[in-house]
Amino acid sequence: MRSRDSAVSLMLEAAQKEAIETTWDRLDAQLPQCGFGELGVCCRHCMQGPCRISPFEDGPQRGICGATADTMVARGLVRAIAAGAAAHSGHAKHLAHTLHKWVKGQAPDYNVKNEAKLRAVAARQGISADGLSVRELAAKVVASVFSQFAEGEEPLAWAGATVTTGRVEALAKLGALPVGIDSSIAEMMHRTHLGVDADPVNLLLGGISCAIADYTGCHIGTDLADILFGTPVPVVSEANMGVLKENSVNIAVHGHNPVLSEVIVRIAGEMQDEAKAAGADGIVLVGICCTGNEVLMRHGIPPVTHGVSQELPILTGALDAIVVDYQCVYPSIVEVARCYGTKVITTMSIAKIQGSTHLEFVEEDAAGKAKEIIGVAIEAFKARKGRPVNIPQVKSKVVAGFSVEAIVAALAKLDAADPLKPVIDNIVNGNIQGVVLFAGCNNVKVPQDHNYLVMAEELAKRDVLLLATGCGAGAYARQGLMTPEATEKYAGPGLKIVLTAIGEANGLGGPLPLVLHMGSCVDNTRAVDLTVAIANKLGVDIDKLPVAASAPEFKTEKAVAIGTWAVASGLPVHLGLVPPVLGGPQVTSILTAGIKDLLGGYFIVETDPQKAAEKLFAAIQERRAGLGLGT
Ligand code: XCC
Repeated sequence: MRSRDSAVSLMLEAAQKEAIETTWDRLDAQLPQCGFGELGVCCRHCMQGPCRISPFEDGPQRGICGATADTMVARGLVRAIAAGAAAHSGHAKHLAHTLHKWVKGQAPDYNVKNEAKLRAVAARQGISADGLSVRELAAKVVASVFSQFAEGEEPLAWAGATVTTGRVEALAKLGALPVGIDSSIAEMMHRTHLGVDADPVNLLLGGISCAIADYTGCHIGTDLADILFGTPVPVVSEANMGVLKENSVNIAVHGHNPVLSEVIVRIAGEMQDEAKAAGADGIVLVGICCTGNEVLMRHGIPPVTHGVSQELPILTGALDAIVVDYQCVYPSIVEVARCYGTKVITTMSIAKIQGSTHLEFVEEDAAGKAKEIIGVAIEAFKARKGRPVNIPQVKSKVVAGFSVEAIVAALAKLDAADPLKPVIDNIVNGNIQGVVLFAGCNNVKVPQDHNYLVMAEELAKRDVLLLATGCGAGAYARQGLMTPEATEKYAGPGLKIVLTAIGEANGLGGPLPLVLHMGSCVDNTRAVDLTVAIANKLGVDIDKLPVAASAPEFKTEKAVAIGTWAVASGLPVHLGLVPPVLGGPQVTSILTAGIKDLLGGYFIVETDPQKAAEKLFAAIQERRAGLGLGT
């Protein structure tokens, strides 16, 4: 089985019939994958290499420079964290530049859509708003953001202001508080260069510090997106390929940063008549990956697919354009698109793909660029009109938009004076046993969505409250688990009582969805905010809470960075694939055990989703017992 998504399965059959190569075919062509690489014991950091360390005693035990297996594994891992941090913080920096351009009057198509969030963020960061206009306050917030990238003398203020004081102290004790995002990434590159840091333990501490830099970038990304585009509120939509319409101009937005897609959403609304003049019923916008999550959360734009299956909506023959920004965009989409007349439009100077159409996006003329892009899609529709399409009639309802602000507002209907109290009370009385955040990607090595589905069902029936972000949220959206119906079907009795009470208090006439969609990958920080609020309310640190995270189908270096900061924040973190660390026994033991004594969080590696759910539930029970709570 390649995917649990029936639309994906149908399109894979079509691919086979038409001899179109997909991600899965390319995995097959790679097999068997390099065993040294899988264990993390190959090193290409200098030109004397590549060096490999034998997992058996009869082969080389050191690289040419003398690096041990643990050193190699640690260096590889922390470089992955640095790459992830660079991606997330690049996304954040981009949003900061957009807001900065708006401050200077150079981005006429943008605005501070959520002044309350701007004020809340400023207050949190200790920025006085006294007597300032919105523009002046935004300027101060932007300056504070930029200060986080450079190398300062103090630990990153945006991290310090958003976690518990206990966390700051625990990280400070380890010397794992970064003083600048860019400087932290650069330092990891320095330390992993030939002949610098060879101590695996010290490297891992550096990796944790860099992961906190990643967290800071993610948090800034979420904060600025909310300020510019609004904080999500619950929204009902649909997910999967059945949302495409034969006689419409179908445009997918793909990547991560909402800077472009937000404007596309608005301009698409204004260009419906042009699409009709071209003989279409209108324009249908859909999302892929985290750009898809961003526009689903804020506008209800339906996600069409995620991650490993991103080539497949093209095979419907109905997709007129894929507009990409950056991250997680497979260059292979250009090859598939060539066969179907789909236009792949790249928009960022740092993310081009040969064979695509590049229309460089600039904030100074955002609406103009969006018009040009949609115009290309309309032309592609005209060329396609009349050709047969093959749209799988598969789609699910999805309720998304659960920002922390939205969750707190929903809870306030139960207790206006103390909105978190109902959650705390129900954790204490056991209706909610704990909380698990599902984050991360799909990975072609796992049947798509399988681990997510098995784990959600197992945990929900044990009364665990489920949150999701990224392509994990995408999996639950496409598979119908972000619906009240899924709550009725899968939630245990206690969880059902709570989700129903909140749903009814909010006039939904039924429960909240089984899995709450908290947004894109940078929005994992929303889950941290919620956890921190609960921890502060209970007066304990995060490492005592019955809260855990899981990345059951993770893929990217960004996911490695997020997993590491989730551990550093004190959470047990499940990984559904074995990361390339097993070649380093000391590193493996620190990540899965030793780190628990230092930070409270630790990695649980378990490839069987059933067992993984059991292990996470056991971790939750251990924490409940620690708090003196019953099961
Ligand atoms: Fe999906 Fe965010 Fe992973 Fe990329 S990294 S595959 S979750 S789109 Ni975030």
